[in-house]
Amino acid sequence: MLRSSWSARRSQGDGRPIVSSAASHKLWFVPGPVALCGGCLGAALAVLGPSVALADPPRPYWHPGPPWAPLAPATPEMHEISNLFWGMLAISAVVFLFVTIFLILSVVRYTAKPGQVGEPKQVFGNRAVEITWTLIPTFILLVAFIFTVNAIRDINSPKQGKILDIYAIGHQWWWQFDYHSLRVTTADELHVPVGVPIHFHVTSNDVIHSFWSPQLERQIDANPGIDNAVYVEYNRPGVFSGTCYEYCGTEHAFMKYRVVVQSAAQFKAWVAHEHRPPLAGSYQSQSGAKASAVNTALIAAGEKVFSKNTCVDCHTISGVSGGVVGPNLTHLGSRWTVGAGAAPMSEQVLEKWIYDPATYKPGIIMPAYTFLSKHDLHALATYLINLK
Ligand code: HEC
Ligand SMILES: [Cu+2]
Repeated sequence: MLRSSWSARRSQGDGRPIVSSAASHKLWFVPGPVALCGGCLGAALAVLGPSVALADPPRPYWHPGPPWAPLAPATPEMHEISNLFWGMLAISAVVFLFVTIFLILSVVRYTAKPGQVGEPKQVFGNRAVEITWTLIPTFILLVAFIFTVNAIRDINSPKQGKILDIYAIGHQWWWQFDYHSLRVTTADELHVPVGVPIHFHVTSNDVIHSFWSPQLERQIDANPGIDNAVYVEYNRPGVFSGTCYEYCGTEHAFMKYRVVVQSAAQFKAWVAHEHRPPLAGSYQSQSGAKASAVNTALIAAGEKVFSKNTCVDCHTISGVSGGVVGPNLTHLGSRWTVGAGAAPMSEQVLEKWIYDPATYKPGIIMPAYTFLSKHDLHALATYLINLK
């Protein structure tokens, strides 16, 4: 019950699993017929529930993209892959039609007629037929092979020109993105410029993961110690989804990332933003009417709580700590989700996350901080959300 289904988690709204209530245990004490009706209703809900939940609009903090995402390509590379799919589907359709028509024709033509007795004429080893039905499939497969190899060559060839190298590193259960040449490290949210050839270096920190954004680039495994390449060039801005598609542990489903494809100017601004010290954005936005002494004091208190606890061993906040076990939190507040798509970014979520991250992602490496006082938790969350 605790983690019965994706839909149950969705219905909670903020990604927290629904914890079974006392009411469900009381069912045993109510009279038989009522329990039976309740049971039927429950069964109906269990069947209808997921479809009702699926009818919900997408969770605001997560853009899953259209369900047919791989067939809604947004890069030349994905166009080529989906074209290949449609081409193969067309060839298969022709073969299917051809075979079906001949099947029906022969069933009609060669079924025993009334009054027909004995075996029909037996035919063995018709050379012309054997050669024809060897040559036709060979030709079809050859055509498919040529198209496929051609697509593989196009997609897997390193790009020319000034290339941006991005290191995508899978962790249980989040993505680290390093832009060494730009001195930027971030997590779960990838920013990329339009019109610049990109070389992704995909690898893993622990188990085998896989890197895939269905509308943007091919799937590739993230193996520890191996540098797998994905070449891509984006040609239209937008926000797209990405995910791990190779089962890598209990929270595999929440190992999502977001790809923000931006114009060159916007990307430059984002890089500049990433270079700013942790609280620069928040102090800026608080300047003027919004700046309040209370908030500033709370943020300072939160920073102290962060520095005094083991958070520093696992997380980097530029100028504060240098841990690399968990995501870089330097500009956490500017990201849209907490825990690789597990919940929307908000102060309340951060408070609950720090109190016990396993309520969002059971099995997670990050420990619970149930011993922190309410005030400390609040200060810490205020500090973190202000890391803009
Ligand atoms: C043992 C290492 C470890 C410690 C200690 C730790 N964390 Fe984490 N933390 C992680 C890992 C790993 C993740 C990523 C989990 C995931 O998304 O699956 C994470 C995720 C987070 C996130 C979400 C980040 C994001 O990009 O979505 C926040 C916020 C966070 N931790 C804050 C804290 C704070 C505050 C403390 C101290 C009170 C702390 N962590 C202590 C390992 C740790
Ligand atoms: Cu995975």
